[in-house]
Amino acid sequence: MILCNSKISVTFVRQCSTILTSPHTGIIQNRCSLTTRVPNWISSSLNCVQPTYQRTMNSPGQRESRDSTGTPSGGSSIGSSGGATPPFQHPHCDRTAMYAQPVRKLSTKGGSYDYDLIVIGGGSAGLACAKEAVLNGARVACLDYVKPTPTLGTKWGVGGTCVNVGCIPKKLMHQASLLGEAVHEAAAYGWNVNEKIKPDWNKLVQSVQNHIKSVNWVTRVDLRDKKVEYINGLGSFVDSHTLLAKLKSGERTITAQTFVIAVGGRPRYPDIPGAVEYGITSDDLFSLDREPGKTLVVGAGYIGLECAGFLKGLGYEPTVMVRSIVLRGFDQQMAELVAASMEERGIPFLRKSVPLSVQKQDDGKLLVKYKNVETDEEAEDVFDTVLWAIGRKGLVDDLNLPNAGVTVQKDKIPVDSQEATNVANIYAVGDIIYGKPELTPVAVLAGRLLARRLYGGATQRMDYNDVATTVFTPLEYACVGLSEEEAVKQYGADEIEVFHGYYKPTEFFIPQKSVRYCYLKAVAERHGDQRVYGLHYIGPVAGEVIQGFAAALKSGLTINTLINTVGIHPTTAEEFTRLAITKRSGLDPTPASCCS
Ligand code: FAD
Ligand code: NA7
Repeated sequence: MILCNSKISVTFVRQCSTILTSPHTGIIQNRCSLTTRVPNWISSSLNCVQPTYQRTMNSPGQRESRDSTGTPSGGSSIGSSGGATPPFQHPHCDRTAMYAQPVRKLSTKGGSYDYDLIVIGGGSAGLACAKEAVLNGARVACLDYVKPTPTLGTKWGVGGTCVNVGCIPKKLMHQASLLGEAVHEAAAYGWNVNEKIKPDWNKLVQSVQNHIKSVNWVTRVDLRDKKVEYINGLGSFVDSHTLLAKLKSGERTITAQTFVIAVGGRPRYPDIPGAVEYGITSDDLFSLDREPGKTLVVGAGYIGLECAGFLKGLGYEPTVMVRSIVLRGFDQQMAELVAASMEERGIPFLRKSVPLSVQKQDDGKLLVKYKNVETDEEAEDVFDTVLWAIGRKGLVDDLNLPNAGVTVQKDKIPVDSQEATNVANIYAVGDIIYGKPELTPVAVLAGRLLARRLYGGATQRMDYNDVATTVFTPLEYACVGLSEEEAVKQYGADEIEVFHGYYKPTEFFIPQKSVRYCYLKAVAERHGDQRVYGLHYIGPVAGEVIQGFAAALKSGLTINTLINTVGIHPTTAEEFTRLAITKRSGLDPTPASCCS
């Protein structure tokens, strides 16, 4: 049986918990001795299937979802149930917004529309919302359409930014770069390593793209399996209940009771000569068919720093152009430590600079003219690649929103605490909404909760506070909660205590890796219970370290609990349990010993 042509479903994939895979033949075999030949690029994705949700009736009209581990999840709020008992009220979380307002009237299923729900955008938010709506009994169509990039014409399959040109390829390239570092360290640990190791960019791109294609394929199967009608078309509103879908084969007009706009965003290009003709963005980088070489990364946000970081680790020569500050929106002490750790690794930062033009030279290289924004002094340099990482624009233009009457704010859509737009039957989730974190887990949870409220009788709203995140720079930075400056702004400097420390990861000693920027801090209430408002960590596997602490912080973590938690030794996460020095004390936060 050929998997691509079969009716094999994700259910089958899940049943293959005892799958035996052969990397050479691509033959998979499950417990019932069903033998299936799959493309090799698919077999890699079969092990990472999301938990399934099965509906069980709780009481008449009240549905409860259970995930595959049996944990109730539908209708429950974060840390409590059904919205009836609000969870711990963190002092800086506006949880009243989550529970105080009445839940908007539910959509009526059926009616004279083609669908109960049309979701526009098949990315993290849209897919989560569409699948959850179907699980709760709605008839759902999900549109997804990707316009090719202007410079190289790059396009991709269903799944949105995260899977195709965001988190996933980024993390894989970051991992490739860390592996290069690890191979060099291995020599110090006694491995006989060829000193001249070097990455093969084309092979890396191929491996990354194969993985992405496998995820695209599983996504299509999953949608078919869950009975979401997937329409590969560009949606634009005719009116508030009617959508025109532009397909490869023509046009189709479809109607729905309810719409969810989940169209996400795309990278911006600066308005300077040569930007679009010669510059690329993260939309092109992960499938670039040539080595990036000497690369100018314009923009010092999350994406710019991450791309510069893995390019350096892979042996190329990135330079970061910074217009004002590094990592706007993040704790600035941590941001500057991240930048300093990158500079220490040989990544130059062109501070206070903006590009003026990009010209292609006869030798194919790119001449970039730029200026210092403070002195107006102009300079130029030649690069192989120019990567724009100057932020992302919400994809509102194609939607014809005026036809539906939906309000737009700075190319994003403002919504209320229930993700409702100003038009009664139209909602928005994910990156397209105004003023919320642009992160996949935020998009997924918000999409899922919206569907449960619309069709499952649930009341839980998305809590956009205390969302943990990681910047995957060579030395990673992860945080949750408030930055130090935000805590000071909200509570005043006299009411804040900052516990901090440098630390030395055990595994850094043998290869003599720099520990100069391994640093962490807890921003807390100064008096009383000393509730923790924010945790910040720079070091290895930062996301893995902060994820668990994020749950603790959401549950009302205090400094007392933190320092009375027994650490796991020797780890870097245990450093949070060893925080004893406050900034206010002026004591040296450099560790004297590791084990006592
Ligand atoms: P998207 O995933 O962008 O999906 C929207 C979909 O709708 C797209 O496929 C789009 O083409 C389609 N569409 C647009 N207009 C229409 C239309 N009119 N009709 C039909 N379809 C349409 N987040 C993290 O949490 N962790 C990370 O490490 C991380 N790294 C990132 C790295 C990079 C380089 C980038 C760019 C982003 C990263 N993000 C990360 C952010 C994350 O990718 C987004 O927050 C997430 O993908 C948003 O999901 P979404 O569903 O809102 O939008
Ligand atoms: P960000 O976080 O908005 O960062 C954009 C960066 O680009 C930031 O440093 C900006 O400097 C800089 N910028 C913006 N416009 C220009 C121009 N015209 N010239 C030079 N530099 C400029 O965007 P990212 O793309 O890194 O990330 C977006 C989201 O995607 C992020 O939240 C992730 O979750 C995923 P500024 O600070 O404005 O001076």
